[in-house]
Amino acid sequence: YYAPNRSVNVHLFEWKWDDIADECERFLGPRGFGGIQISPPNENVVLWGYNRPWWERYQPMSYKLVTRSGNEAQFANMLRRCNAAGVRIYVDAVINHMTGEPPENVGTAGSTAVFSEWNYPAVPFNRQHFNWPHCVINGIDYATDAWRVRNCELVGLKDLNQGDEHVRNMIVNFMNELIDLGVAGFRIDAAKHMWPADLRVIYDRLHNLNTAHGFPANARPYIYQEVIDYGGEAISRDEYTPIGAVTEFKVGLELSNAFRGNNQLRWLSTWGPQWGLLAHEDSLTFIDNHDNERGHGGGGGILTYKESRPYKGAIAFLLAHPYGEPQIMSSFDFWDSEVGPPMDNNGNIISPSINSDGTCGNGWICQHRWRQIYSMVAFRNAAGNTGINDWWDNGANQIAFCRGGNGFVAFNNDYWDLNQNLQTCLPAGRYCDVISGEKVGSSCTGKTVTVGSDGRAHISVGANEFDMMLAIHVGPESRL
Ligand code: ARE
Ligand code: CA
Repeated sequence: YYAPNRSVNVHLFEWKWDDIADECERFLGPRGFGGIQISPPNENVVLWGYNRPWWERYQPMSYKLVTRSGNEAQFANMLRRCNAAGVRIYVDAVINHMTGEPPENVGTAGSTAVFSEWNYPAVPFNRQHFNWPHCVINGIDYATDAWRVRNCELVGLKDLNQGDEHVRNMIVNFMNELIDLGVAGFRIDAAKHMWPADLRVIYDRLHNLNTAHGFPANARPYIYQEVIDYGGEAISRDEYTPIGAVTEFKVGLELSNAFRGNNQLRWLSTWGPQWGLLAHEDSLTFIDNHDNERGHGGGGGILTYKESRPYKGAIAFLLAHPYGEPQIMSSFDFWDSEVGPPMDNNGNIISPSINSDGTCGNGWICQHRWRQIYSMVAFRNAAGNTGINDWWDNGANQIAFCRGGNGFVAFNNDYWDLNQNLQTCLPAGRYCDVISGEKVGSSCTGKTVTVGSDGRAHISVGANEFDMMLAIHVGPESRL
């Protein structure tokens, strides 16, 4: 349920609701972004002992809408403003578990719990609402024991029993409150750790999306389930596709591999299910997420903002190719894997500042404001529902393809220049390469590509250029 001509989701990791509302109006809306994945909006335990790590938000104390990102009024205001700007909000829903047994016991809304008694009075939950007998998942269980992965604790987090009617009601009430406030869907955190049959019951009880926020009548929430499945697991991603979309972790792995130069780009001519990926309509695709960009969640080997050239290449391919429902990461800068977002001495998150060139400051990376990335969002919107045609490659790491007659993209990951006369499939005319520059008035600050009446053009991407790709399309951002 993206608004028309929008197609890309961005994870604004640890952003505050007020800042997201501003970003919808001043950037994401005008730039054609489709949606935002937000950090968990419900109360979490406050962990001063770890200097407020980002991961405290994955330890729920209650379903009250009060976190470091803001309170319920701010949350509701964000939804009004973002939906009005044409940008949808997707909530990271942590419903598999509550907290572990942290040394501290106050939540972001001031709630307390008795961890050793499985007692969370602010929900309320008590012992009878969790899975018994008590057990903790071991690494080996992922390969061998589906029951333990679902009924034991993930890293010691108190494991809710989604088969219990009261638990279902509390979760459904929480999610329905969010839907009524205007959200468009959910990322289901740790979906692998819950039984698909229980999740189906929960999803079936969710309200339709709120028509007052611009959704059509009878629209169901879009659900994408976090199931890490690189193969060799006791639990398959395929168990979850009948009830929703699934995060396709192989996408980031394979594209990181290719754009690092460890696999030739020409093989990407068959990108999609032939690579062992989920069916298109089931697949939520991304390069990095908040876990694997910092080595959590079995991460490692994934391109991140820290290797910006190949990272931008991989994201450009992700967005240029029609396969899957893409999401990009928008990070804060980090130097160790536990550190939380930029904050003051009281633990308040410091807002991103916006530099004169449109990039972010105050410790925020804001990949979504990198020209090479937001330009490819516009490319994807212009490409619409066209397929791939006129694939070209040099037998190695230079590739190019068209999206119908709407867009053309070329990549050069070889150590020598790409200089070719190629079919662009675009109407004759002059186009601004939206990677090396952008259109300002009627001129282009980057390369200009002249397409002849036969659709062909001279394409050049030098091996030593700042970026490894070139993109032109029929949208107003590129057409001169
Ligand atoms: C923190 C501490 C722990 C402590 C725990 C309880 O780090 O040391 O024991 O608190 O006190 C995030 C962090 C965790 C953090 C947790 C709670 O990453 O470090 O624990 O928040 O604060 C598996 C799951 C997958 C999960 C990853 C991390 O299957 O669902 O592990 N990802 C989601 C989120 C995370 C979040 C949680 C779940 C919990 O995206 O950000 O954790 O809400 C193989 C398997 C995978 C497995 C992976 C790693 O690849 O196939 O399924 O992922 O190994 O074990
Ligand atoms: Ca579980």
